[in-house]
Amino acid sequence: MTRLTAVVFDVDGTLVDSERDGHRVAFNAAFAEAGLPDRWDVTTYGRLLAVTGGARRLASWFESTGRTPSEARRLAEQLHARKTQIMRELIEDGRVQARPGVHRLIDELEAAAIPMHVATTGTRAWVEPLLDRVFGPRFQTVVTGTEVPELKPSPAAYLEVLHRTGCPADRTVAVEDSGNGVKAAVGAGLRCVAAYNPYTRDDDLSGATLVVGGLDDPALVTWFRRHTSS
Ligand code: XBP
Ligand code: MG
Repeated sequence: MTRLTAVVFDVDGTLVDSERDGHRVAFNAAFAEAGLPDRWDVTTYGRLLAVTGGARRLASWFESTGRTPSEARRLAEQLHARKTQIMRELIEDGRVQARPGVHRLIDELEAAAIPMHVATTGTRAWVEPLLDRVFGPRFQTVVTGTEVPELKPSPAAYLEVLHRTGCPADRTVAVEDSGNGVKAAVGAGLRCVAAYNPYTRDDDLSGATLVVGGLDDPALVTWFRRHTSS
């Protein structure tokens, strides 16, 4: 591969450790506030991550716990709106942090003048404040699940980034953490570097060019240096 033209980052589980102590906590607080008995423990939430998108995850949960499809949809919509507000509060409180190694990687990419973008299935209302707070203005194009409702593993968010930026797919690399994310990136024609986390370590990441256990893994650091040097 020749020198990279751009790097596109996933957010949840990749740039930040957001699922277990961020989204999960926000979903549970929304359940409690609404007077619902539902709660997602750490293990249950890991299983539910197979369904991307918080609103879809809620709807699928409510159906699986005996609500009718229309009641499940209604509850999901109501709960997801409140969960999004609570997630914003957790972000303001500094409860969602970058994964180890992320700051160094983006510093190196910036120093090498490689444009960085974001493709996430998360909701813009919390994605924007999170990126501002934790990273500052590093990402040029940010595509979220709010504008692209066809969620990963659909390649739609990555295709939208390519469309908006004009980056050639074969010189653009995605950084992902999950099986659904790798499928989305590869489906859009990008290469993908996968850095799994405790929730995704057993996912099928076989479509990735490189699989590592963290963004601070020396193999990942070396891979990016090799593909960004002129
Ligand atoms: C992340 C998601 C998101 C978050 C919750 O997947 O599926 O839905 O879990 O955020 P990926 P919202 O990392 O593959 O983008 O509640 O805003 O959907
Ligand atoms: Mg992810």
